[in-house]
Amino acid sequence: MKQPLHILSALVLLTGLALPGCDPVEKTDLASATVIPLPASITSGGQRFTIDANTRIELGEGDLAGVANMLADMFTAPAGFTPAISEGEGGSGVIHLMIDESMPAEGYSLEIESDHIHLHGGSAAGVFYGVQTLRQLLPDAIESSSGQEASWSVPTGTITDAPTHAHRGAMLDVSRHFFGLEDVKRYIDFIAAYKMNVFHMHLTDDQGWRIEIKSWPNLTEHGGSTEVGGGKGGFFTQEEYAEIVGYAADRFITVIPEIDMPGHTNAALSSYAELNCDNKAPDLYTGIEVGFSSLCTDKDLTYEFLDDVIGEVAAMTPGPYIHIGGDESHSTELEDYLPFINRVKEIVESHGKQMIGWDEVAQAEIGEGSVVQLWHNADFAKMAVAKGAQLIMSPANKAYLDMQYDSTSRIGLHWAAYIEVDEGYTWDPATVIEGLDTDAILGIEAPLWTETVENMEDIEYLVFPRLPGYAEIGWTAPEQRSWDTYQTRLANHASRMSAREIDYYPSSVVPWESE
Ligand code: TNX
Repeated sequence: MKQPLHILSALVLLTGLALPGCDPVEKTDLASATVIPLPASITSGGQRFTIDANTRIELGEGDLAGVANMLADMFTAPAGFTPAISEGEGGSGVIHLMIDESMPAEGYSLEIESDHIHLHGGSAAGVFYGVQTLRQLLPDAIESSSGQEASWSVPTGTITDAPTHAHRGAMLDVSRHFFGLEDVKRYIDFIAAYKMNVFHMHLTDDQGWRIEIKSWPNLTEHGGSTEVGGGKGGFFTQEEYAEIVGYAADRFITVIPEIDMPGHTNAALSSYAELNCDNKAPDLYTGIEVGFSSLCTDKDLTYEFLDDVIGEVAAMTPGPYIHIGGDESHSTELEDYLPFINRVKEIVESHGKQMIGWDEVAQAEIGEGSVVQLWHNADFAKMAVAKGAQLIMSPANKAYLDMQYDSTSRIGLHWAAYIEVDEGYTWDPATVIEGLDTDAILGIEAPLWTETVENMEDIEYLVFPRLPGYAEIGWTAPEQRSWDTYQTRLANHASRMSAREIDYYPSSVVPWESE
């Protein structure tokens, strides 16, 4: 919006606002705020609430210390003050946080008045999501890690909000290329900022075993020692994994660990010769082919091994799920594959967890309590639902973060599709498969496979700006989603992503505002 300065100044005077460095006319209207995912309802108040060193956070009903700390800490680096936290009923100059169990568990209401804020959630998670919304209402400078000049104010009004899907996730493949603790935490921060609640870790594959298993130490010692392209790889100790799980939990994110099997197991087979049918360990693998490896499905030792592995992983995973992969087992006969999956399901359940598998596992004896992740085969998805399983929707041609945007993308694959930012946004999990009983849909997940992804810069290039779109598909009701309004909101997030030093892909389908 280019207008002569004097008109803008006049508007500023009329509305009684003078906020240097930003566009006060637009931003005083809460309804025109560019929140992603789009909240269920927004009404504008027409004034502003300013947060400064005297602003306090007061806590009512519920255990909200963690959320309150995160809200306060949000200001420390960019604003140079940290609001004080105490118990209390709210009042002038106060941001009042409270749990109100009559609200949807993940829902919240954010009432911003000119002298106070009430943020109530159905649970601590709901309040946390309200904090993410508040963060997006603040100037972009809130995303900066260093001191910034800004008016830390937000427009008044009310937002009432709750998600449509229970499962809103993103996956990171740490096997094809290994990413360490700091990268993983940054990825979790991305997920959290857009109110996603699942972090799926693809921990093992042909190219690397990335999670310490104390009873089978060579898995990581040998099997974790390289990656695609022959780099040095790496792995998470159990203590580091616990740190990831805790970091995610603080942000109301459930970690789903995936141990892929019976295919995608070359790293394990290379680490222990006895896991192979011929007792010969293959070399480590650093290419990007799939479908050539298989655990030996008729050896008892295989199931002892899996009981140990799944037992250790289950013990350090507080979430309800263990993902057992099950995809692309091209080197396992179907007659071996099916009983294998049936047995693994029992092992997972014997350790108190529910099994998730990629869509191929629908052919086995799965049912109530199991979850199937659609990636390529609609018939398998329907089969899963007919058997009573629930579905996570990750159609490769819409939701795969490793797909290139177009033929010029510097990294990524395109076997499923090129996925431009609009293509990634304009689909609905409920209608992606015709004739599906949509009650069975748990939600959506966007996987990032990392054959071509070597570092954080690469991650950011593929994840942004597509991830916010997947978050909105998971959160916002389909009738409220439209590319027309979304593209403008996304364009508005450019400076926010920049303030966060996110190296996003400047897609030509997004109407970025030129300087
Ligand atoms: C297919 S999707 C795979 C992965 C690859 C991915 C690359 C799925 C369940 N299996 O092993 O990394 O394609 O896009």
